[in-house]
Amino acid sequence: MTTTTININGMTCSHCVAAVQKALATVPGLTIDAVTIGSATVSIDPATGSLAAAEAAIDDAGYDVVKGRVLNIASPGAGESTSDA
Ligand SMILES: [Cu+2]
Repeated sequence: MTTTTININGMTCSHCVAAVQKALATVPGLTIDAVTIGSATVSIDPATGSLAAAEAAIDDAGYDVVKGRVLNIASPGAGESTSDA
């Protein structure tokens, strides 16, 4: 199992959270850990599921998957973060 947080644009309310949850529930090989406004955390069984399938389901539900690994770690000092965008 690989736990991944997918960042999502276009989610604005609890309805969006429910819609993303519903979309992800249809994806095989995937366990939903948490869905919040702006992100979904899922555990993927590499044998039966894939991140691409999860992202496709979110996309099909009408939301925008933010590609790339976005780490929401706030560094108090700031300024010297490496950008690998
Ligand atoms: Cu909404």
